[in-house]
Amino acid sequence: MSSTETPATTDGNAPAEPRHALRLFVIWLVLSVAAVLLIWFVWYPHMPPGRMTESARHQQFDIAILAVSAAPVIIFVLLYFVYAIVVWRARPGDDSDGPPIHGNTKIQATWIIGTTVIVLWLFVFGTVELIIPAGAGGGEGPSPIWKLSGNQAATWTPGSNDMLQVQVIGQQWAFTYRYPQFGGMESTVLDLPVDTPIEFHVTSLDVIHSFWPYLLGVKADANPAVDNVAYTTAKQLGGFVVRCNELCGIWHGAMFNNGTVLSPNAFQAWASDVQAKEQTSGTLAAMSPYALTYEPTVIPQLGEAVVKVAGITGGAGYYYEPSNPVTP
Ligand SMILES: [Cu+2]
Repeated sequence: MSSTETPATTDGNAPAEPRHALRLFVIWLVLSVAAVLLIWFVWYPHMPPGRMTESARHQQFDIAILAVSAAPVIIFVLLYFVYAIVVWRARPGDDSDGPPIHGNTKIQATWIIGTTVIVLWLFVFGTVELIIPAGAGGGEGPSPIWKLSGNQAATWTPGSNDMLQVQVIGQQWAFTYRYPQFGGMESTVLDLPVDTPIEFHVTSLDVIHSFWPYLLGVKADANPAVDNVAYTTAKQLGGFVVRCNELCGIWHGAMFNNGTVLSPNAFQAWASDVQAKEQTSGTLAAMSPYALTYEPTVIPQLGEAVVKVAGITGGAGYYYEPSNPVTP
């Protein structure tokens, strides 16, 4: 502070220091409150992935909470940046250093307490939000640590608290869905009942795929020979798209199909109807029995024993009728 502008700087700085902090705090508080209100009341209802299922609602809530937590931090950084440029900018001809701030106990204590609170808050909030919705819609492997509450039953009826089991089978390049509580029938659409605990069993017949009905807030890897369990509960009726979210070959981008959340009675009618049709047509008898994983189609070609059922090689061998059948 020994330049030609010393008198001006001293005049401006000495009484002004505490006012800087207060000014910054007031501006920060006003901007932060405005940002938090905007995020919560305007942005939050439109954030992905929407509110179609319990897991989607939790994810939307998590994103809103993270945005609300981050906004005051971002606003402080930007505000301090702009304030420093405007107010503390070096005037032409002033080559002196600013006053040293190391050793300032208040700033150090504020920094340590502030960062500690933010990190601990994110840790606790993230952990709770992972456990409460039983895995937050992600695949938890074959034996989930966190289970959704619901009865395990061999059949499913509307209005009960029975878990609906749906097996998701990925293969190049389509998803199919098997319903073990409806005779193991298989569908190319993923229909689900509303307000019902759903247990997805995700697997693959060939390479690694990823089951991603993003409006349901569910994403689970589909690995061959692995039974990957994910939970959700649909809360709104309507249609959704299922996409593959793991680069799985040349037609990966075309690997998607659709599903619908129906009323429990409409779902039961649909599922029973598909089951009856597949029973009549012989499809159920021709398919491999329901299992948590199936052998990939390459196995028979490696010389493994296969079982032939009604013209389709099934059992532990082919699961799908090969386009170019191999005679065992
Ligand atoms: Cu895929």
